[in-house]
Amino acid sequence: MDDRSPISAKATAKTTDFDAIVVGAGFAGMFMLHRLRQQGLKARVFERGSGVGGTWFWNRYPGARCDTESMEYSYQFDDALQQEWNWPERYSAQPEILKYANHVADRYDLRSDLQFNTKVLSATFDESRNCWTIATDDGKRVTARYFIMATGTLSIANKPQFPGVESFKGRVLYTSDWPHEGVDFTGRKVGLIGTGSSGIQSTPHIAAQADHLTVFQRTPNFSVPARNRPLSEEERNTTKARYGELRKFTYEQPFATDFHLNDQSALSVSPEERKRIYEQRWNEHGGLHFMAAFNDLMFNSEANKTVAEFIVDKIHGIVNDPDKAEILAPRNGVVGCKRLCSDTDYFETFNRDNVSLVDVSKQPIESFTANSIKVGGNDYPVDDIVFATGFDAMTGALLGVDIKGRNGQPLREKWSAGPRTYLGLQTVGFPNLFFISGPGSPSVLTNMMVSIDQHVNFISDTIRHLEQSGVALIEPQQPAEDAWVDHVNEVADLTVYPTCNSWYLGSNVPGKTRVFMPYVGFNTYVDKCKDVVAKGYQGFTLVRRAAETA
Ligand code: NA7
Repeated sequence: MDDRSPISAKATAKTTDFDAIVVGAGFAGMFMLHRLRQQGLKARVFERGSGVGGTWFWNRYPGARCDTESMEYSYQFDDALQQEWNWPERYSAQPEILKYANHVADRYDLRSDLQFNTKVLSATFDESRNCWTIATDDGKRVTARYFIMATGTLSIANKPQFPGVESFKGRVLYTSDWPHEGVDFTGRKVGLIGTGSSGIQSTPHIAAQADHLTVFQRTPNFSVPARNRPLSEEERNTTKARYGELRKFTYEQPFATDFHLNDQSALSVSPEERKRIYEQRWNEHGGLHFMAAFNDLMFNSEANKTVAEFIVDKIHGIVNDPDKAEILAPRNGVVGCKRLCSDTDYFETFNRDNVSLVDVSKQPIESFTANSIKVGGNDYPVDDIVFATGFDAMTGALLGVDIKGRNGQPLREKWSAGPRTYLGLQTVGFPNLFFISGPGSPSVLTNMMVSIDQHVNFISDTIRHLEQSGVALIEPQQPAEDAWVDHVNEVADLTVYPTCNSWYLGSNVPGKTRVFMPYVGFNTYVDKCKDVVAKGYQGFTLVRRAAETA
């Protein structure tokens, strides 16, 4: 604790409506509520959706599936929960994950403190009372001492504007906000825009049902077969028996997951041996595990070129039409620079007679008409348009709320040139505001469930410490925040991540500042957080409670 600080909180509200307000009832918000309740604190969670699950509540498009293995993509805070839950597949489909989220909400009796269909509009720090005032779209205002944004990293859709879209007469669908009743594409001509994870996962499913599917691709993407399969009871039991060991191991990994890393450089073996290892990874592991074929694929451009060539060859081997294959193959791409996709029969789908591919990299989509999409002077007839155009990632949801800190400073203004945080957890000028999986933390570069576990535990342990030591406010110090932002960038520069345009950099959203947002290296991050606490919350200012007002 920074006891050197002469500042003391002049007045702290004795009675706020709540001890803590949490925004978002996804996996982060639900666990945060559970931890706050365990401390005897009064908390409420506001959620704009009508149910729990966060990203898994909204992203119900056909084929939506997690790219982290089910047995790892689950909570670890209660061994009874992880022993009793049975994941049916190696990678869970969206409905199964949503079922799990609902099970957790019921099992821990969370619903009484979850307020659905409520959007948080603004949050203002009241310096005279040291508390936050939170306004919601039902016209109400509440006060709380702690304000916690558990709004997720992929929650606000990126909706590019195309000329003429308002004149289109068919259905307009977003993968990120899919109708709950499902969509029947039988007999329909469908246009799909976007070939990130959502487009790549939904393409085979839409193609199997629609009369015709036209995929509009701006940037070819790398994708590796997921090798999804049912999990046997024996497999589940084997993992359950060693859950403690597995969870400990993943906490010590840079990506917070067990990728079965081959700890060799791709450049240290012969081309034949390299190909053998890639083949084995492609066939036996698949998915994100593929990138653990060697230890330097994300750190060395020359090593990365070897894996890029391998995948390009695979695409040409799968897709029968060489012209289509050439459009689909990311010739000069860097694998993993945009998040690697994990698919089931994506490239194979382009061998179907009812699927066509339009390259919009050189000639962008010109306009929409009542029943077509125009590119390069050609009209592509469509009855339905599916936008799989991604998200305003990492900061979209945080800046979607009008948050004002000390001196009425808007967070949007403070972050106008990109997000600035200390440890991705807090930002200077906004006391007692916490971000779960915020920019500057490992978040999206990890198994999110592990990152959420670590952040929620850090925040709840911090709040306990504040409560027990008579501290009213916690806020980062400017030099600590500046040094952390520099460090996040320095580490990113050691990797291939900054070498392309991706949502990690915000460069997928027109006008968004290009800054690398997540922190690379979960294990080093965990050590840093422990060290910060061991040194008395080094880099934070903790302001003692001096007087209390009603
Ligand atoms: P992504 O990965 O951001 O993909 C969005 C796709 O939409 C991508 O192919 C974009 O092309 C494309 N896009 C965006 N704007 C346009 C316009 N104006 N014209 C044509 N194409 C466009 O989002 P996803 O939802 O697929 O996946 C997000 C994450 O969710 C994923 O990484 C997993 O972690 C889960 P671009 O590449 O920008 O040229």
